[in-house]
Amino acid sequence: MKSLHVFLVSLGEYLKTAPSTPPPIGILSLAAWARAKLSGLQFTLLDQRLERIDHIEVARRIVEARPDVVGLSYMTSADAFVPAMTQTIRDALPDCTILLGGSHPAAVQAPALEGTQADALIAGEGEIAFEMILRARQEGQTFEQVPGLHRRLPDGSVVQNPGQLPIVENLDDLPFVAYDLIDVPRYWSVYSQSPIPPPQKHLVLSSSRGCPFPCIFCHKIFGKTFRGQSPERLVSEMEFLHKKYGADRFDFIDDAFIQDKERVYRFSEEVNRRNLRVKLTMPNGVRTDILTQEIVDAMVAAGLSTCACALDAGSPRIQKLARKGLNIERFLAGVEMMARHRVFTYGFMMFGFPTETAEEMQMTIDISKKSRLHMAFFFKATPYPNSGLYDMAMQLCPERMQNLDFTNHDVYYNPVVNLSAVSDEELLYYLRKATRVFFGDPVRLFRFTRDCPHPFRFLQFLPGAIQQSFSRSRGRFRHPVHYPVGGSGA
Ligand code: B12
Repeated sequence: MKSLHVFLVSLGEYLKTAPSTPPPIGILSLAAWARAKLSGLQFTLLDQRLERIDHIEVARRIVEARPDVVGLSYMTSADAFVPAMTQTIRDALPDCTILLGGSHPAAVQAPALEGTQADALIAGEGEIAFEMILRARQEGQTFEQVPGLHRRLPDGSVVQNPGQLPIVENLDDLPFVAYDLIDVPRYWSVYSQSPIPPPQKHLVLSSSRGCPFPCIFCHKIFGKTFRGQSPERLVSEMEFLHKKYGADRFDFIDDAFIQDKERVYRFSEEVNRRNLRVKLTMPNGVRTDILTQEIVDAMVAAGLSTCACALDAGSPRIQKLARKGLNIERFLAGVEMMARHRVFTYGFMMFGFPTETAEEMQMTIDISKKSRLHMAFFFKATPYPNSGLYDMAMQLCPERMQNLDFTNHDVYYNPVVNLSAVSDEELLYYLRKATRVFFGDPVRLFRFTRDCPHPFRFLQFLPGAIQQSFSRSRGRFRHPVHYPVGGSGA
């Protein structure tokens, strides 16, 4: 078998406004799977965000390493750089196989491959397809046998192979994340995905795939059927990482960690049976309206210390429109259950859904204020390509969807577009007001200081919170909408 040098890159520029830099477990999982199945592979991993380099430097490092295979993993925010990057790689390394994967290729599919020099695109879960591609490359075959793969033919055209991308049905078959391929302690000196300031000894894990809920603003990378690792497999990986690296916190980035309640109870029992004393955080959040007291107790017994709770919108009409359908009373009760255990909770709220009015934004502020959340992030709803929100916006306000620029945007300070029924100015006013009202509550500030994992380190957030509460320079829209307040809207 031919030996291959495989160069995997997590693309995305480091942004001061969105400083989270967790280990890129997507490409770490691909590498772990491939090396367990094939011999003769040598891996190099590059995390653009961690290195804080631009895309030109990324391309230079790839070319310098002269790999046989390059895998680019990216979100829509990095899409603009990919065609030029693949051209640079192709010019320097004509025989290199270039692969695309991650949330943007998964959403956009064939068109994301067409404008580039890449050979194939994996639109979803990648492990098995990646293995098949590497094996084909080792054996000098084409990628014709990989079901569901988008690939380029010798004449440059793009086709999709028949069938569906194969998925790992039983997630216990996944090898442990290949943390040995990265410099773990470097990630401990930067922000993780949980908003806990460094230094920290955390690692990221994903214990399940597939989310059954149809929210229009979210991705569909892993399909709609929930698959979870067994508690035994999961706790073994935590135990291994705890012993090997001394990690004392695990950030679970599952989309639906608590979907299978039985799994949660058994997970908690297993953590305690093995006497594993670590902290857990849920930076992706849990669906707070399906929390029960038993689930919260079990999660706390397993070490839950910090948890995101996505309200998204306080208005029942917007909940329905966004197909989230959150039961707001139960959301408040779920937060309360965690608050009683002094779990540090933070909310995710979004402003600016299509047709959303000022009154509805005020409802989001009111519910956030009423909640027992310790902290909150107020974002702008963003229509990522091929999401339900994108389709809805194209129907309701197509004029605002022309030439959207997602390059290095973030949903906090660098919003892409305002889809709501209010003007840009008014939307930004509500975002400032939300931060002011939420944090201007002395009881909340007391609870924040009492319950937050590192009160003094969290003080670093103070200048940002003040700026977000008052500064008019927060978040200029890239696609300004000019019409009178309360005007035509969407
Ligand atoms: C962790 C995370 C991050 C991390 C970075 C992750 C990383 N290094 O890759 C951080 C915190 C930095 C982050 C930032 C942002 N994120 Co984010 N993030 C996630 C999250 C929660 C998990 C990603 C993950 O690790 N999944 C687990 C691994 C196993 O899956 P995976 O990475 O998808 O990889 C699998 C497949 O995609 C595929 N694959 C992936 N890459 C490749 C490459 C090749 C070659 C192949 C063959 C296959 C392949 O195989 C892998 C294994 O099956 C996802 C939601 C989700 N559940 O996916 C959102 C998500 C990716 N983020 C999203 C967004 C919008 C953002 C932000 C823009 C938000 C913001 N702050 O404004 C920023 C971007 C900032 C920037 N400029 O870069 C969106 C992306 C939508 C889109 N169209 O691209 C997602 C999908 C959330 C959502 N609900 O829609 N994010």
